[in-house]
Amino acid sequence: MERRHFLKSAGLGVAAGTTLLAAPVQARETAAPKKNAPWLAARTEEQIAKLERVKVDLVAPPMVHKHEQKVGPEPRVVEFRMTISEREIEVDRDGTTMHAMMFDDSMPGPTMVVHEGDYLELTLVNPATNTMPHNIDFHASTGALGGAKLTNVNPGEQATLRFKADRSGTFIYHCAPEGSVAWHVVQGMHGTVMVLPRDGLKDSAGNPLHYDRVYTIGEFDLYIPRDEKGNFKKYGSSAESYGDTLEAMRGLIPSHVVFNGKVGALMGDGAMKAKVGETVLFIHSQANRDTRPHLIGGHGDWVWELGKFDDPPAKNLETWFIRGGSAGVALYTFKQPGVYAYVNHNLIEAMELGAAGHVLVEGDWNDDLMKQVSPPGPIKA
Ligand SMILES: [Cu+2]
Repeated sequence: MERRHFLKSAGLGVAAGTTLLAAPVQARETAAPKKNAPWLAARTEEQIAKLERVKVDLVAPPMVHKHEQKVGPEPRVVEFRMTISEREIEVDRDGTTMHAMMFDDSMPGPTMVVHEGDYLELTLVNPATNTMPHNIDFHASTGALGGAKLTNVNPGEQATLRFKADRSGTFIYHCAPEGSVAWHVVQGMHGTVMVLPRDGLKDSAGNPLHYDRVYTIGEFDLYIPRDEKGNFKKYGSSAESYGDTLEAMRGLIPSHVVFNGKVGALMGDGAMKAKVGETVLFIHSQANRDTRPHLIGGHGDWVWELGKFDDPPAKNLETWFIRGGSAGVALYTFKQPGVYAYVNHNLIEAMELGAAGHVLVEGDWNDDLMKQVSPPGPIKA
């Protein structure tokens, strides 16, 4: 009832229901509970209380907290804590500002890693210094609008939510306060949960895959209002910016498209790093709008563009696709040194609006893979 009411108030109710009913019935693999997966068994509160508890300190993106890739079959309760901040940030090199809302003071919020069957337990803190109520909707969870119904916190309050991470993959989380969901999301409130299979990642033939480093990239489409002269407007507060921002959002044309909160955030001192021979996992989340990541000079060796590890990964991709409202993953083993660009390959969004970062790779050049046979020079007869 509650969900129906919610959808109806968002103007989505009838269309969504009709589509579901009209879906053709076809023979296919079901998403039924997995066999031979005791970690997914239903547990009573007493049984959950006996599970091992692990407390994890989150780290700021693009880094991801330390974690194991493979673990034993016994699930754990993994505790996280995030604090919400509201503050003005610079979003480009010209000093354009926005009143951001953030989980743990970063865009995206920190990435949380657990394993399939674990219970994720988050304490969400909304300090009294903030002005707005917030909450969290986990796409990895089941029920209560993703947890949003159970985590509404006013300034000065906190709440703790536990959910069973019973599907592997990368899933976004985001704030979703009734009446202003889109605004809180585009102002910065999204991040990723990665639920790893307990026996690690596998390629499409079932062989184990391992990564040496992981980076998390959150892409944000921003809608900064302009004045009559076309200059970006500056506001004294979040509330003051709301009306104009909503109008800009309704135009569906972002003023900026940025990785990790600002044009150039993943360049220079903020660039990602790797070495030749290292395998890097790139997590890419976009809570609101589609994007198409590409590594210039590289590939996606193994890509879960839908982000769900029960699916076999695609291989050798040039460009992959992250649907607005999801997170996907690409694995790449670097073979050449140099500066790589990691971009949204709508190149206008990358080069003009900001959706680009760098990966600095050390190591020896491989002439077999590429060689400059003769450098640029005058045309010869
Ligand atoms: Cu919020």
